[in-house]
Amino acid sequence: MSNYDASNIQILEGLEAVRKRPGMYIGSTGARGLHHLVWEIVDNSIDEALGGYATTIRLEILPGEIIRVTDDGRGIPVDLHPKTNRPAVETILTTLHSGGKFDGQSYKVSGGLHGVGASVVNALSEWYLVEIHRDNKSYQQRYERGIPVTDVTVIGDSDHTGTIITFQADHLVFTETLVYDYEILRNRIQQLAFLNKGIKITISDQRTEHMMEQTYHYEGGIIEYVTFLNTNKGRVNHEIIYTEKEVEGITLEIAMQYNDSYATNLYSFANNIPTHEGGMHEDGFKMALTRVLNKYASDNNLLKKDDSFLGEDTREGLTAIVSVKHPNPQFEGQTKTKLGNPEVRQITSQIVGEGLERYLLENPNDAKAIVEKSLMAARARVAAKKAREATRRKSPLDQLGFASKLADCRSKDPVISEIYIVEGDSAGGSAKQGRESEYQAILPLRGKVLNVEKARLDKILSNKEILSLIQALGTGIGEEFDATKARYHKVVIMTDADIDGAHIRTLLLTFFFRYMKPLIDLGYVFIAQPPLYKVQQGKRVEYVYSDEELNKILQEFGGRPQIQRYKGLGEMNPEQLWDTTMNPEERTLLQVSLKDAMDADQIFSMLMGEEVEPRKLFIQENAIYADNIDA
Ligand code: 0RA
Repeated sequence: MSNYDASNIQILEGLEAVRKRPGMYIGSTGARGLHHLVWEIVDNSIDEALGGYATTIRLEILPGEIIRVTDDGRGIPVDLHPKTNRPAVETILTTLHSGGKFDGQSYKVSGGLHGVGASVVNALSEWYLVEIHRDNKSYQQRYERGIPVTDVTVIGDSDHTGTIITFQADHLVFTETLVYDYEILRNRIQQLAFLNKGIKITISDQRTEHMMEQTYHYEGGIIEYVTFLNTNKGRVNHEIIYTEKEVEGITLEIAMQYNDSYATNLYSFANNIPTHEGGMHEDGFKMALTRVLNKYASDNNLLKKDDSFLGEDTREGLTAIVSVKHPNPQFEGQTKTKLGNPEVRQITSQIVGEGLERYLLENPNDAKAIVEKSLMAARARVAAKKAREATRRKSPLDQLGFASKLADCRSKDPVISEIYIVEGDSAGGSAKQGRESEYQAILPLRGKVLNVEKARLDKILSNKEILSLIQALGTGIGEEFDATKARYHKVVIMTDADIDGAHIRTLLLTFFFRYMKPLIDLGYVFIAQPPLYKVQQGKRVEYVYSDEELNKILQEFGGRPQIQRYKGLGEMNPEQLWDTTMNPEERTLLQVSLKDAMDADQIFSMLMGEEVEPRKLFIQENAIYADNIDA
């Protein structure tokens, strides 16, 4: 670069700040931060589409962990910026934006949690290439660690418009991992397609010979999201309830449908960000739902006098998406996932109220089914309370007339205490012998008792082994649940790497999701990662956790090492189990996210559901995995 004027120095200082404290800008330099880079870039393309300028977005993972994002928007402007006297694109990619206005006209809708902009991704990339198609030309510029190494150069003619950004994350910054997880990217891409109707988003993984590619395009947006979430569940109201309205620059969209389960699936978003902690939009939604259903039921003489629904009654079996797009979202709460803007509550309550009232009027049969559902919930609530009062102090937990198999740890400090939930008595025995008993507790569960395909979730609550789990955790259950009473801050699910193990894991995750969700929110729930193989040659022993790794290690070893395939945890002796899976210095634990638990819940519903066809399909599809596993 030629002349280092004041603005140049500022830019270098800005990039330097990002590289010095990347965590401040992208949350972490681990896997999460790495994936965050992708979302920063994708969000800009989503904004261009929400502005009405782009229709199609393509996300590619190229060999070498390189990310490319292509859109057919207007293309980032290349004309000289009056202040810096540099092309606009260069200014955008080298100056820190604090979210907010991107081009001075339209506000940034997408993103928002970090919402730091493309310059941060640029600063944290070993190299970054931007290609722009506009004004019948194509332009290109290359950066290294945020610094332009070429000018914006015309590289040819073009007959279309759009932006293509390609980058490689900097290994000097992302020292933990540079590997993208296709499932994480695919999932969020699908969610973005649901949340932004009409936008076509493709994701393609070209890292291996078997290329993967999926395209998501939902004209119905969140209506299709609700349909998707309610797949394999019996519908209560047939037509999905949907409203969309803009008030004072705030756009609100809701879609909802009741199913015949008892769980509530209420997912709220602000500017496409999941608001796990809720906030004003969720409050307004719940207020309207309770108010309108009470009024409708009372107007139609469906309630006994003086009776009314509590909020919880109106949410049993409800699947709902609440999505708000706000020019100036205030994110609050412990994890900054709670929408704080006070005006949003009233606006949401009003819009949802109007929409719901109209729906009930226009769909009397569905209206009746919904009120009936809430009535049942209210009756069950009253009955349960009476039963509780009658059998005071005789909750199932107090009736544990059996010896729990829990081998507790000695420490009483929950912060350092861990509980391993282990499949089977034999693995449980090994775990008990191998553990560090100061802070590791072991609870063996019998696999057969918990067979997912035979036990309904409500039955499972009366299962002795689950009761001893609840007792061990110390949190209570249902209305008495209190996460602050948890006796362990690490709850580790340790099951075999086969179909039965997967079933039991699914069941336990579903159980935590439905009855102990705060434990997941708090990040207390983990999945252990036992090795699949032991490879031994002479004195050298390696434990191997995937088939990919096995191939690598076999090449390293040369010769003819012995390979032992672990079919179950029970095949490992206590020392091996400690070395590979339980020793905090060596083990890998997967922290369970709300997303994992939601997925498990869906799989569970499908396995348990009334509909036979999807279950058959699941079992057929998974038969392939079963084959691999037993090979
Ligand atoms: C600033 C101004 C304009 C468009 C964009 C930025 C823009 C940015 C990105 C990032 C990814 N894709 C994008 N597409 C467009 C407006 C340009 C105009 O007025 O023509």
